[in-house]
Amino acid sequence: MSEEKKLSPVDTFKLESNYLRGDIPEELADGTDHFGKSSIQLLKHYGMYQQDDRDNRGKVKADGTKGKSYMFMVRTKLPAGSMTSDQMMKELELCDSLANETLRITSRQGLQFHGIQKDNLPELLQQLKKVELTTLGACGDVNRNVMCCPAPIKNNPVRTEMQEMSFKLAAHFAPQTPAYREIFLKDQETGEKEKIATGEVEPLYGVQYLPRKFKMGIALPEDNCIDVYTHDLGLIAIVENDAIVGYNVLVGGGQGRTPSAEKTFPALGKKLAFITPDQVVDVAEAIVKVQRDNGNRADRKVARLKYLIHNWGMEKFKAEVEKYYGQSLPEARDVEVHEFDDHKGWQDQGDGNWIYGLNVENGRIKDDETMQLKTAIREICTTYNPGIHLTAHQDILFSGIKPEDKSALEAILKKHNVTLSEDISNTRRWSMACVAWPTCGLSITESERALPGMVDQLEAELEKLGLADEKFTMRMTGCPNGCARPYNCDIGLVGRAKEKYTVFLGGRLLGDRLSYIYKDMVPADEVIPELTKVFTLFKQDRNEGESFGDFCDRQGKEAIEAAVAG
Ligand code: SRM
Ligand code: SF4
Repeated sequence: MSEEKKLSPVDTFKLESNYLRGDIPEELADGTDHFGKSSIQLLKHYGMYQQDDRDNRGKVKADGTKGKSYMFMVRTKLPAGSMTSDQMMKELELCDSLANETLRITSRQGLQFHGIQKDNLPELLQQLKKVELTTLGACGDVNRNVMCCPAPIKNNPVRTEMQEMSFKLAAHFAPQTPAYREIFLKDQETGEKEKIATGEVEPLYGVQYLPRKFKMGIALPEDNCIDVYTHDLGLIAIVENDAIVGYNVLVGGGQGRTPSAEKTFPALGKKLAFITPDQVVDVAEAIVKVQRDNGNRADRKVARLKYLIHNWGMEKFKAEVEKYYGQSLPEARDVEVHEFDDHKGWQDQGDGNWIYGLNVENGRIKDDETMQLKTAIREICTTYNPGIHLTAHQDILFSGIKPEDKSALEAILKKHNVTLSEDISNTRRWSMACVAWPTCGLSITESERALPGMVDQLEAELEKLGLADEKFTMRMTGCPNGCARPYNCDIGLVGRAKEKYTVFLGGRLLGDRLSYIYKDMVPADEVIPELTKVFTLFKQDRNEGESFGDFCDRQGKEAIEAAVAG
């Protein structure tokens, strides 16, 4: 068997799992607090990650033993970040009763619980099902949450159509295995089990599912709020006379890299074709099938679509997609993204009502002594029953707010010490961090818990420099996997060792340019002093109107280093 044909252990687990069933039912009932190797991988397809509290590693547990304190992260999949107030209330209730009393809005418009005990997993999923929420396909080697601009602007049919397209794609690419229902959603009283269907269970994914995760997102040229170039499959809506005439299809975007493996790299999606709205689902299916049948199943480090395209070249890839689709596809239009709306603050909904976009620092919804965001969201949901829309910047939009309720909604936030989006600095507004320590098993160092302090420091430095009004994106991750998309923003801070970061510069808010490594292994307490030197240079040498990211790109690493040293 050639190297390429050997299956990775994860692919073997999937292949032998009877559509993701494996040993999960038996292990769920075995009385321990964790699952075995194969089940851990299969469970990801159900939106569940086995984790342990890394703050508690090595400490004595309640039962007197030492070892890992196992717990689970569970992710709800929400296409376009869209949910109802009732669904949010249920998530809030469950985070208190079964999780660690917080919810986490993700960088892909999803919502996560942390700290779930193994025995509580079925109860959690059954409760979510009651409000029509699912975690199936939120993780694993399938199409993940489909991203789309979440703003529900009612007099803008374009946004509505894009959001409907994201729901359609999410439904079309959802895993079909009945094992999720059979294992976790069976009727607890009767103990009845749904039978595994006979015939073709997964017509699209097959027995082995995809070689790796797959991500789709839809954006507008004037609003790239979902970072369209970072997706395996990105769609940019082309609008003429207020109607979508089609989409530019981008393929092969992705962020993850492993510094020790040169074969890995972040990549921006490249133009494949222009397609009309009625072609979207079938062309997407052809692209997914090409990846399914040709993606690397031996080495998961290079199994994403971006590597297949890198190895084949775009011409061969396009020819293969056309073969699967059954006809040739026209060239993509000459359209790029040119704006980014974070939808924060008040926005006219277009039907007489309003949307409020609330900044949620790093997506964490919680109550503590300084701020009671969870309580505030509960009160807003029960008082106004707004539509809820999560953004790709880990924030929340409340829609359908009547004009006469605007100041009362603000009063609820203020009463619970939640800072209004209008009152935060640009630095904080445009920053985000991945979860990292203590739950993420892959984190090398802090991110969500480290970024706020760095933002405090940078805010003070920029104030002194008179640069407080600058608009730039700063994103941090606790390892190079790139979950907060740090490789195409103005400032990327990527965990490299304990309390040490790689500083990336030269990307920008639009997300259409990759950044370069400015400095590696920078100790946490030197990150802001290093950045302050570059901002000082920026103030001195920038062109009129030039953004920080554009300046860093124009100058380049060597010139900045020399100027800063001199
Ligand atoms: Fe991610 C793995 C969290 C968006 C690239 N990501 C993980 C895991 C599950 C760790 C693990 O495998 O054990 C993290 C769980 C942490 C925790 O405790 O909650 C995790 N990723 C997240 C979230 C929650 C970050 C956040 O703070 O918001 C995001 C959940 C999104 C969602 O709702 O689906 C999240 N992850 C992303 C993104 C951004 C995006 O998709 O727009 C990326 C970069 C884009 C991409 O995929 O290339 C991303 N996550 C990764 C990777 C690297 C993949 C690669 O191709 O190299 C891993 C590791 C892996 O897959 O092996 C990873
Ligand atoms: Fe974990 Fe790394 Fe993703 Fe951060 S970037 S959540 S540390 S995998």
